Amino acid sequence: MRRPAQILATALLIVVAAGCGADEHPHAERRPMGDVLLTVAAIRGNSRAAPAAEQVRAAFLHAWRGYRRYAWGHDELAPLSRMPHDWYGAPLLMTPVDAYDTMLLMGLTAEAADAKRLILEHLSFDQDASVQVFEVTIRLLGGLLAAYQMDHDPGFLRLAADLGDRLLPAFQSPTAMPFRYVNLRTGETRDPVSNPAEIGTLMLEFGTLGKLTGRPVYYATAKRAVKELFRRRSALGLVGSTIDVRTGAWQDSTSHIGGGIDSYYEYLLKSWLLFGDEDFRRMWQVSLGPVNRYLADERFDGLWYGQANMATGARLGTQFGSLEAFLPAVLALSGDTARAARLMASVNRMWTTFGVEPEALDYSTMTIGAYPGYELRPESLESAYYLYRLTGDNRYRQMGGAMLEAIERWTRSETGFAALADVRTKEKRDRMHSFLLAETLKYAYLLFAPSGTLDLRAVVFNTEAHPLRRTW
Ligand code: DMJ
Repeated sequence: MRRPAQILATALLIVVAAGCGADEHPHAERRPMGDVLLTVAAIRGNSRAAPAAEQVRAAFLHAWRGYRRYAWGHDELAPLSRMPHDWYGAPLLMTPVDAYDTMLLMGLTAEAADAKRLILEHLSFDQDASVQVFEVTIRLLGGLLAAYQMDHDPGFLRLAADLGDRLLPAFQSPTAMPFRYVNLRTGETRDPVSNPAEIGTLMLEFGTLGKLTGRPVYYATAKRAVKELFRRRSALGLVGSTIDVRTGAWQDSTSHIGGGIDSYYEYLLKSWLLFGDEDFRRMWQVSLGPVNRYLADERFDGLWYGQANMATGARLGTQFGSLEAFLPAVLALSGDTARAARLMASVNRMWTTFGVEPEALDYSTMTIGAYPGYELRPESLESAYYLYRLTGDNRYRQMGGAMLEAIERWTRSETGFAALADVRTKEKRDRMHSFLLAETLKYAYLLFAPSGTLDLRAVVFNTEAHPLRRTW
């Protein structure tokens, strides 16, 4: 009997070799949902989508069924011990909320109905829990808003507004930039030393909440935080790694595009695209030049982005990893598909050198950097998806197909998919992040599904891959 990894590999080879001619489904009846075009085939079970998309859907179901069986009502499934894992004292349903819109896109109606019931009947934010504002915003607030826009059940928006209200006290700092943690019940804040990603990746969710509820406070509060961060950029136009939101003083002046900064840049561009707000266009355009000037590095083979001092531009490091792989997607979305393509070639090298991408790679020596693991991250597949959709070049399906094959081969466990502790040994660790279902498998699915499944130009994905659309 062939193992799922082999079946997926075969399906991918067939599809890639055939140039994925099923891109436009000839019989797909299109149904407008606001600006989003979803095929009825996608909603009803996707029976005619490309074989590779079907295999991704099967992989999603495998992960979901593991969660359903062993971790129902909790945040995540620990896929090796088959135990539930909660981030805080009380579960906040990270996996179901993160996974819900993927189910709708994949046409998994029964699973979606099940998840919806759980969320609307059991999710309560009235918890004495100190939560990380960034993570809860991108996963839960983003997930609830996308669920509301796709499903139209007002219960999702009620939950989103309740969560938004409980997160707002985080912004009560002397600089208006948010503390990292806030207690959902008391509003008590903690952890003043934050970073650009955690401060600057709230706008799409708070902005959308403001537009959908008619309460401008959410938009204004998140925007002010971004502007306060932006105006503290260095004379060169770069931001550092950590900043104290009480004083506005940088604590670590290392600039880069990796974890802790990455989605700050992503949201400057996307906030402009989603809201048409010219302030974000200006901030994005002012920021991109310095990133390409001081952080891009072409001294070694290909194009990479490393670390530099935000004040002097001096090179500090040559680390690139799975989180940095978001940049080709953002560059492509901004219109620079040429640079995006060059960086994507490096991302692909990062995957093929080790069989699975490492969390950190030293591109000057092509050796493993600070962390050798793979956390089931989506960014490389996300970039493959954007580049494929924006250029039509089948190379990106080939790259994404090989990544998927590696994920199936090395991370699949009996009850789900497990992160890797080390990409060299492929040793698994007991974690299945909710973004596997929100992002990794969604982008993989969309890479191979008919283009009508979701019109990329009609939505803006938040950084957790929840599609938001402008209805205002
Ligand atoms: C996700 O939560 C988001 O994509 C975030 O922007 C970065 N980290 C994970 C995925 O790697």
